[in-house]
Amino acid sequence: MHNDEINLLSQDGEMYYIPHLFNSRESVMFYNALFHGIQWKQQKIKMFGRILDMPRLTAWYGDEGKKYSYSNVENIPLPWTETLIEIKEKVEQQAEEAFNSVLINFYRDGFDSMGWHKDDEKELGLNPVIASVSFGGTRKFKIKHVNQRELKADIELEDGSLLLMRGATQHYWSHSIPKTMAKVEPRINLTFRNIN
Ligand SMILES: O=C(O)CCC(=O)C(=O)O
Ligand SMILES: [Mn+2]
Repeated sequence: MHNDEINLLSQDGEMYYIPHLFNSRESVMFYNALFHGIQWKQQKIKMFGRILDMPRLTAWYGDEGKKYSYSNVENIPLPWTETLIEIKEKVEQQAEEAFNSVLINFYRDGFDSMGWHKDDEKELGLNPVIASVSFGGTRKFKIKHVNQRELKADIELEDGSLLLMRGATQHYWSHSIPKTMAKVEPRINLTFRNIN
């Protein structure tokens, strides 16, 4: 980071929260452009021997030839759109890191969620830098240390924000977006990554 952000993690990785990478005018503009312009997919997941809808819509964009296997499905990225390139450039400037792909999640309401996981797929490399941008409704991002149960936190990911994870974070910390009964606005999240 080129400014003096505070590491939110006490140990075993780095996590930085930048609340207003995009101002509210830019955030509304990007939310609308993505809502209409992204090719959203309803992917399936296999759970307890059943095939279920993933609890959110997803899309995968990136440089040509960067495949990403996820839940035994090989995903071929769609080519970058102008909107995505604009967002990516701003994020790269802030993160001081170049990205070659982005996973995009659309949380339609409080029933949409993402379960506990680490972004530790092989193709992301040893200590990946993950840059996560949020547009739309605020959602709670929960983190917990994989070995020390007392190490946990909730971070409210607000409209226009960037959450940057790097270092050993994906080895020691898992994260999730829980379902909520609270009234929440729809939210679009983009996680920029580097696929080897
Ligand atoms: O929606 C979020 O903030 C989290 C997304 C995430 O963890 C992922 O795409 O791997
Ligand atoms: Mn993740």
